Amino acid sequence: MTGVSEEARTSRHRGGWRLGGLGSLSGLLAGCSALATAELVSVAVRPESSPVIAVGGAAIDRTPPAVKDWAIRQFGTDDKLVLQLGILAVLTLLALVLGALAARFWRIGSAGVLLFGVIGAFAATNRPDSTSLTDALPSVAGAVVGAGLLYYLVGRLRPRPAKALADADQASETSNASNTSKASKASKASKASKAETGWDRRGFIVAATAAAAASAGAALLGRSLNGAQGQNAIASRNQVRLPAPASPASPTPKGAALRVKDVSTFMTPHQDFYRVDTALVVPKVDATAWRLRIHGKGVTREKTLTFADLLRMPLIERNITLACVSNEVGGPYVGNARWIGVRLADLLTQCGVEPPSKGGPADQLVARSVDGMTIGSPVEDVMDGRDAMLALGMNGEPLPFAHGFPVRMVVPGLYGFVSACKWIQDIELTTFDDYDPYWVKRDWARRAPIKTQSRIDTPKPFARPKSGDTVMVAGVAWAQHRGIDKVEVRVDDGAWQQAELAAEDTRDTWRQWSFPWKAASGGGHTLTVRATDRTGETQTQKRTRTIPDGSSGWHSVVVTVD
Ligand SMILES: Nc1nc2c(c(=O)[nH]1)N[C@H]1C(S)=C(S)[C@@H](COP(=O)(O)O)O[C@H]1N2
Ligand SMILES: [Mo]
Repeated sequence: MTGVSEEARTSRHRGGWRLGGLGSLSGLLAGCSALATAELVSVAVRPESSPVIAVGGAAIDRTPPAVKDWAIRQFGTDDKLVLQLGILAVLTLLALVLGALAARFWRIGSAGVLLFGVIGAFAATNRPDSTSLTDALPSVAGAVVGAGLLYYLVGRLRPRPAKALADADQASETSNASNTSKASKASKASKASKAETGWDRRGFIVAATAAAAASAGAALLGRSLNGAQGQNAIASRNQVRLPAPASPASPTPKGAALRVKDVSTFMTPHQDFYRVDTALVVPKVDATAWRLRIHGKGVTREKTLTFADLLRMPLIERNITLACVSNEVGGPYVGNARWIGVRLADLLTQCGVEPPSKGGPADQLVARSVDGMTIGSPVEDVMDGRDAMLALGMNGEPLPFAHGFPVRMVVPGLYGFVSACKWIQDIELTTFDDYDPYWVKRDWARRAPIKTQSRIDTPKPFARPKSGDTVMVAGVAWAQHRGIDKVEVRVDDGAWQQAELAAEDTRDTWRQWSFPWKAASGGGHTLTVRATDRTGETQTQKRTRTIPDGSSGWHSVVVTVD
């Protein structure tokens, strides 16, 4: 082995790293340009057709319930952001690998990018809210641009002369195996360095820089145009004037809100109201173009209503506490708001619908949203006299977009996933035998009345009260449509002691409670709460998972007395 051939080998080795590294960079640029192009094209189609959104949506629909539950637990309402970042991280990794591969096998890289285009296009056109093949356009356009760019960039990395030089180098290496003259050393070194610079460095740098700049520009432009979309919807929301309700909410008793620090406020403001849905892009619906169709089994007078039609009907206003079935014991997915809307039972009666108890043929009402969500509620519950409504307003305003503008359903006493369809556009009367809505297809229950629950809001876990202090233990309890009659607190394994209940607003709202606890003995203490509803049933100790019909069990908080 001579010093010269060592040198040549090192330089070829370095060439391999260069090829791989620049290949990966090319892959990354191709990926960025593909996504940026897709984002820009999605402005012309619709924001939901962009591949990351479409693939993300498809992933949400296919995520096993246990994983979804875990994600909600880990990331809460940020779960969607985490999902999108996850998709981008996976794409980045694949782009790097694909680029490195493409540097050696020129065409494989571009074929790979095209394959991603096909996946994106397939996801976009198969979303439940996709009505047109044009949803494939962003993915296709992105893939073509990305593949083209990768092909071009990688082409700059592998110029012909480099190969010819390498061959020559190899030939001289064998013939000069025993010859280590100075001249041949010099000539080989110069050949090796020519091979190094033989690729089209200038072309690569120019193209890469241009691609990076163009991608950044297109992505920013696409993002901001997509963000500005829905101007009509925003304008239509600004124009809504909610009329005074024909049936106002009964005045909330003064004592419904306890004066205890750190208890959830009795009414939950918009910004604190939990949000749970599958929409990666919040639907922005133009109320002036919106229609609601009511049809199906036993509907003798089918109706298609406009938003203005609903505003002209007598409106009811009610305080109703909404809860999510994915809420863990002690969890945050429950909120209380003042809703205004049309009584659903009246509307159904106008359409000729009879509840099953009066011989009606439909026992399930399936609500469909503009984003393809389907939510099934028992017709009997909706028509049994409770204040089930098509809500148009929340806390004195038109519904926020995230909470279902222009119209959503609210049914007291049922978990949101079987009652509270946001962005509703269709109501079909059918049967539980004939149709399984979205969540039921994913192993959640067909019927899900809210379980009696209570939560300790204060003290927080691991609080350190002083020995001798009186600690206000307080929180909320809910059993919508049955009402809360009693809340009890237990310290460690002591006896259950009755907490003070705030005044009841209605049986459809939660109730605050408080219990002053004299923290005498030092060390760790477990505070536990349980509620009893008006049917006399006490909240069960039995812990269950959220799936299929809601978690159960007692909420405990451990504190340390100093
Ligand atoms: N269109 C649509 N409506 C939906 C959902 C959804 O994913 N899509 N989620 C439901 C669930 S599971 C709950 S708990 C409530 C939550 O309503 P909020 O986000 O206004 O609190 O909306 C319901 N309505
Ligand atoms: Mo939910």
